[in-house]
Formats: sequence, structure tokens, C-alpha cells
Amino acid sequence: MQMMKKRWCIKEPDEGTQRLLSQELGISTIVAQVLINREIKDALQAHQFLFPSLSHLHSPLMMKNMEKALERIIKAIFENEKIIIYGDYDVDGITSVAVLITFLREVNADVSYYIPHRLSEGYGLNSEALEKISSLGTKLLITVDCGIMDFQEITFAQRNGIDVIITDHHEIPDVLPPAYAILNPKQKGCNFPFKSLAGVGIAFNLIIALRTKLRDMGFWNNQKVPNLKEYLDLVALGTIADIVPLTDENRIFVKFGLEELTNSSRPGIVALKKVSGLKDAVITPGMVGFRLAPRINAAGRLSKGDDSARLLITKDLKEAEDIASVLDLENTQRQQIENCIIEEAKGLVENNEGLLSRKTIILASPDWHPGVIGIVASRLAEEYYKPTVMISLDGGIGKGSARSIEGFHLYEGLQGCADLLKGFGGHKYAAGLTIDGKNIPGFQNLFEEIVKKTLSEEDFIPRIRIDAQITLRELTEEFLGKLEILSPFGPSNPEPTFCSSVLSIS
Ligand SMILES: [Mn+2]
Repeated sequence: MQMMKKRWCIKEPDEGTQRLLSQELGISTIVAQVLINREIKDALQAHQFLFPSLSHLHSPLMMKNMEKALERIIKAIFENEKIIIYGDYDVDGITSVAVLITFLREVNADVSYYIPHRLSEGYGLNSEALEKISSLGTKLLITVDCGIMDFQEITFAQRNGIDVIITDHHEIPDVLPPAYAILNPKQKGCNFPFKSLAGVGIAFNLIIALRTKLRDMGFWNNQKVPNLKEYLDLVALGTIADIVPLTDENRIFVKFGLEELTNSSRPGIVALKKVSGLKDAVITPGMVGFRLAPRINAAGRLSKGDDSARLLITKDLKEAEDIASVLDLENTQRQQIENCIIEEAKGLVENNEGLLSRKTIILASPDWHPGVIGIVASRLAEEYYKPTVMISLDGGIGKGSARSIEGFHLYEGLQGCADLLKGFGGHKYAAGLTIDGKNIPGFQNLFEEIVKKTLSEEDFIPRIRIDAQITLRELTEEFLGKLEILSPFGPSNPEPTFCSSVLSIS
């Protein structure tokens, strides 16, 4: 494939605000300009960004329904009711399960978890799983990173004497499921000011609130108060893996969570770092994204996600090491399968003029492992810079994984195709869907039309955002050191990029 053309977008310097920020905070004008480029324009905001502190976290009680959820969970703790945490098989879902299980076990609740099988059960709640959960005598079901789409299953649970608390960060459907309580900052009437938490960020807010509530009740008078900072290794893992903006609370979680990951004594993290070749490393977001997270994900892709949850929950180092080495092996297998599918998919696109000239990529095959199509869709969307859907067919039914490009809201795009889909869910950049095989050609055409209508020609040329022009003389080690204060980098806070345009070679 040819080198893709890119648009160089150099930010206009805002000298007035630069001066103000650099005087107030004692930072260089370049650092100030990078902040301005990230929409941080007043001294207070800038101070909070540059010096993240746990004291800046918002009160979890601002979350709609938090009080109601707390009361129900506390009743379950005190009356020793059976609680099940229902998760998801990706890193966000698994870390969310680990956070809640670990905390609730610290307070001696009767709690266990259920993670659906990625292949045989799929994302979200399903009725067979709920029947199993019901037959165990479960009284309280807490969903993490899922649930908001599952109207029918939640109706079933509530009718069968199970109270359901949904904690989810996905987009809100038109009709809310009839759960006991729903925690999701995106829902109408929720005053929690930060809307872009990962699932694990919501789970973490829930345990902060629980700890406080239990304190008010005198629960900790004769028991050690859990140190929630120690949970931030898990929160950072899920937050980075879920590719949410690293701003506001997510920035705080990741900043402190990376330190926890570096020093963690949690057996699962120790074992995971060891098989990833990161035993004594100072952990960065890149190491989480490319080495730790894929291994946690590996279990959910090819077999059952339970292994990864057990890894993060166990207190036994030997058990953790055994699980970690299995995950490491599965991750290698996953990479091989993934490479085969990528090669095949690229062949399909490039050997077909009709496909190549389209603005979208939608491919389907019965031979593609449904556990890895999401990763393949991301790779293709990035490489061809087009909204992409990869579909794995099984018995005439397709399961699809979709990824988008800047400027195109995937979930809204799929809403426009709802008539052709059996189901779909997700957000701006990533979504999942199910489709009847015979509707795929119709979907290919309609989706193409919607994308064409929404985006202009220019939108298909990726942008390079340049923070400022500098002279080569400015590029010193000291300068690079000063930029460190802006880390951790990630979505919505990319690594600063500079250019120098008037160069002459002498
Ligand atoms: Mn998630």
C-alpha cells in the first residue's frame, strides 16, 4: 500500500494565554501552548492537569442512583445475600470484576462473578447465564462494563427475585432496562461531571462511595479500612485498555495507577509483568496497551475469560504464575491467528477495485475467528483510514466488530442501519453488531451511503496535529524533560508534536 497522504495542521500560537499560563504556573511557553491546544486555558484547569491529585476526584455521590445502589449493596453485605458480579471478557470488564470482587471480599460479602464466553455467549447478559445465576440463589446482580442494552434479560432477573444494579459506561439506549438502579454518567439527569469513565472507573467510584458509606455506619471501627489507592493498578489497566480519553479522572487514575502497576504486590500483576518481560520495568501506558492488556484479553478471545479474572483476584502467587504462563501462550496463538486474518482481509481489499474505491470496509467470512476480528478491524481502519466492519459468519449469522475514524460516530452510523441489523451496541469509535448473513450486502451499501453523507473528502485524509513550530536550537534535552510534566499520554492527550519548517542544509 502507498504511503498515506496526511494533513499537517499546525496550531496557531495563542501568545496572550501562553504568557498568562507560564507566569501563573512557572512553565515554559511551549508547555503552555501544548496545554492550550488541549483546551486547557485557565490557570486552575492547567494546575489540575499538571499536578493530578487524588483529592481532585469528584464525589461519587454525584452519580445518579448511587445512594440507592449503595443501600442495596450494604443490605446484601449485612444480610449475607448472594451477590454475583456480571462482567465482560475484555480488559475493562475483567478489571471491573476484579475491583468489585476484591473489595466485597474484603468486607466478607458472599460474592462471586460470572464472565460470559466471548464465542458461545457473546457480549452482555444472556438468558441461559441468568437462569444459572438465578438457580444459585442470587439476590443481587451487579453488572460491570455491560448491561445497559439488556432490557429482556434484566426484566427476567427482576421478575425472578434478583435485584440488578447496572454499572455501565456505554451509550444509553432509548428505553432503559427495568433495573433496580443504573449507574452510568451518560444517562439523563446524572450530575457526575465526567462522562468518559471506563467501566472500571465506574466500578472504582462505586467502591469509593461504599467505603465512605460503611465508614459512616461505623463498619471500619474494628476492621482495617481498605486502601483504595492500591486498587489503581487495576483501574489504570482497564482505563488504558478501553481507549477512553486520558483527561479528568482518567488522567488521575492512570497517573497513580501506573505507579501502582510499577510497584504492585498483587500476585496477578507480578506474574503478568514477569511473562511480559516487564518484571522490573517502570510501567508506561504503551506497555499496558501492547503487552499487559493483550495477555489479559487472550483468555477471553480463544477460551474463557475466567482465567484472567482469576489471575487478577487470586492471592496465591503460584496460581497466578500458572495462569499467566497459559495466558502468555494463548496470546502467542492469538497473534498468529490475527496475522493470518489481516493478510487475508488486506488481500480482499487490495485485489478488488470496487472495494478499494469505497469509503468503508465491510468484510465477512465464516473462517474468521470471532475472537480476534475486533483487533483486525482496528488495524484495517487505521491502515486504510476508513470506517471498518469485520464480520465472522457462523450458520448464516454474522457477528461483527466495527472501528471508526475521526469525525464519524460509529454508534450513530449503526443506528441508521438498525433495520438491517439484529443488534448492535458500542460508542463513537468502536462497536459490535449481529447481522443476518443475507443482509450483509444491503448493510454494505447503506453504511457506505451514510458514511459518504456524513464525511467530506478531506475527512479521509488523516491529520497530523502539530502543537507548535520550533527551531532546532530549541530542541534540547532540557526541553524534552519539561514536556514530561504533560504525561501520561494517550487519547485526548497525545504526545506533543513539533515541526520546524525553515531548515537549510549547509
Ligand atoms: Mn468498557
